[in-house]
Amino acid sequence: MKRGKVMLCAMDQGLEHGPRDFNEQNIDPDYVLEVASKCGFTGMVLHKGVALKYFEPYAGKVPLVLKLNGRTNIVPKEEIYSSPVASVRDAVAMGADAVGYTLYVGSPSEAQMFEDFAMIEQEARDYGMPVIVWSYPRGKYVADEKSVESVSYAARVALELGADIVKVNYTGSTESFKKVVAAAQKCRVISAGGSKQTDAEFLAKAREVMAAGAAGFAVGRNVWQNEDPSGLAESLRKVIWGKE
Ligand code: FBP
Repeated sequence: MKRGKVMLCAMDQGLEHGPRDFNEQNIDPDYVLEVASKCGFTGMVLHKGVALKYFEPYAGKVPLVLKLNGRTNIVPKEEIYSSPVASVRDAVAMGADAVGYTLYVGSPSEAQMFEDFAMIEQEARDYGMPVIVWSYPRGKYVADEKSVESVSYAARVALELGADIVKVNYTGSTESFKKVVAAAQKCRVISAGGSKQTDAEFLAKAREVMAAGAAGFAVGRNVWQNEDPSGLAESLRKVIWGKE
């Protein structure tokens, strides 16, 4: 967090989506960490294994956000559940500045995920570690993952369960996203980057998100799949901190 704004670089897709998101260059975590550490990101989101093997040379250059649960997308969306894969103690031992946790709001496993998260959140409080929740309405009971009603509900759930920052999918307009920001109140809202768009499309979305009162972005593919990741990151930085 810098002056109340957030720009996270996400590279948890290797677990969440599989290696299909990567090319020969960005499959290497060092490539993405170089970008994140040189381009003003306020955090690098990693799962434990990549953090353990790659993060040390970047400590002090970019803050670490350790993702504490995960899943593959081989399991059908209807049954989706993200299991704990690391602990707050791991995050502390690795020098992380925050922890990340995904909740699938409205999924058949919602009760289990809330229970898992409650333990993580309690432990994070004990260590004074900020908690960032990826809050997605998803699973067989969710009719529309991106409707303003379901995204607002997911944002509110993050506030109710103790998150400091909630990451949600963009709802498609500044007006609708304002409702999401309002639902989350003191829990700061950041938007997902989403699949790769043109720079113009992505930056237009970024301006809409910020105009709604959001605190920033957690972006992965739009940066490290870009031919000029530093250029796109610099443009996004200007949108978030308002110096275009
Ligand atoms: P992207 O900018 O690449 O979308 O990454 C943001 C992110 O939240 C990642 O942290 C996560 O792996 C992914 O999106 C989850 O996406 P999905 O909606 O496909 O589960």
